[in-house]
Amino acid sequence: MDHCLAQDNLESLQSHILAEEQKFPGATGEFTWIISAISLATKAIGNKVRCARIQDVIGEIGNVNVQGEMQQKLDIISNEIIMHCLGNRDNVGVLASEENKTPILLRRRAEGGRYAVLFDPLDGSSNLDVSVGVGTIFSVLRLSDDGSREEAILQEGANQVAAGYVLYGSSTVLVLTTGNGVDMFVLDQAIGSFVLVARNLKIPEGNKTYSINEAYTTRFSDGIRGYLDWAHQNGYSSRYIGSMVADVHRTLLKGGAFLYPPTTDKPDGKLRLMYEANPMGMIIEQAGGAAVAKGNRILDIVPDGLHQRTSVILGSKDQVDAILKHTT
Ligand code: P6P
Repeated sequence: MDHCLAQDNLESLQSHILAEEQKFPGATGEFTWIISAISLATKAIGNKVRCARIQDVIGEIGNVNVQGEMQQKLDIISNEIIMHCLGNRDNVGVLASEENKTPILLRRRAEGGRYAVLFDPLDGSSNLDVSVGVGTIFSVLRLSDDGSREEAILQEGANQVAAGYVLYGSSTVLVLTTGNGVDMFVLDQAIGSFVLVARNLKIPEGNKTYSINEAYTTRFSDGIRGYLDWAHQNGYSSRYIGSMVADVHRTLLKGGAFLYPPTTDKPDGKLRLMYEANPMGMIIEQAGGAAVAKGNRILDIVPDGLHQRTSVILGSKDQVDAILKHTT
């Protein structure tokens, strides 16, 4: 089987992270350990996603999760895969998942648990039965002390040491930032590795595209409605998949803006701060864009709960500014 790559400068996720680490003399290599666990877990999840209908793991299990949403069979399977892969890493102290009410304390800091990994194991999973792209979103925080597991991870998004997502779409794409730009990898199934396909991604400006669920227009603020009216009169196009990872990935690569604003029935928005808005916000900012909630920088929000929700407006700076002109 020919593998997908023609390039002769094959660089894997592993070698890329190790090369990045060389730039930091104090680096201990423990970071690679976490990213390799995420790589392994998301390869396994991607395989499950692609075989879901064959293996009859499509659909709901009949439970409602801590978010009040019907759990999909693959939500549970994906969660268990990530918990297993990351739980084996001896420098991971706390794991926090959209699917678990409370964080899981694996090791105290004094026992080597220096990092917390927060994740949405399979965002957009309600789209699985129609084969729409879904994804895993992850955020890595350093644990400062041996406080309680929840307090230890309730840090602003600006503290993240890494963030990323894996999109299980027409290809399996991993997008990662460790605070020095955004790199993109594609899973080459033939060699079983994420291979580097783009370094230091920058979000394009000038793309007059917005991504929002316009079915909620009557529930938006006057400002958001005013922006939409303005956009309709100024040649904008609309793209909305309804799967955050897919919508954000398109926004990252093509530009434009993704919005999940407050509505009358969800005044704090729908998306979760700690493991959706913060990691996506870090990626977009590292790519030169902006990510705001009610006019404030998302990464500056001081969290008061693991599962707290936030509104999200993110994208290229010019497009976010065009929205803020109508909403602040
Ligand atoms: P709506 C998927 O359920 C999700 O959490 C995100 O992936 C997505 O951006 C959003 O909800 C879609 O929500 O209300 O437009 O269906």
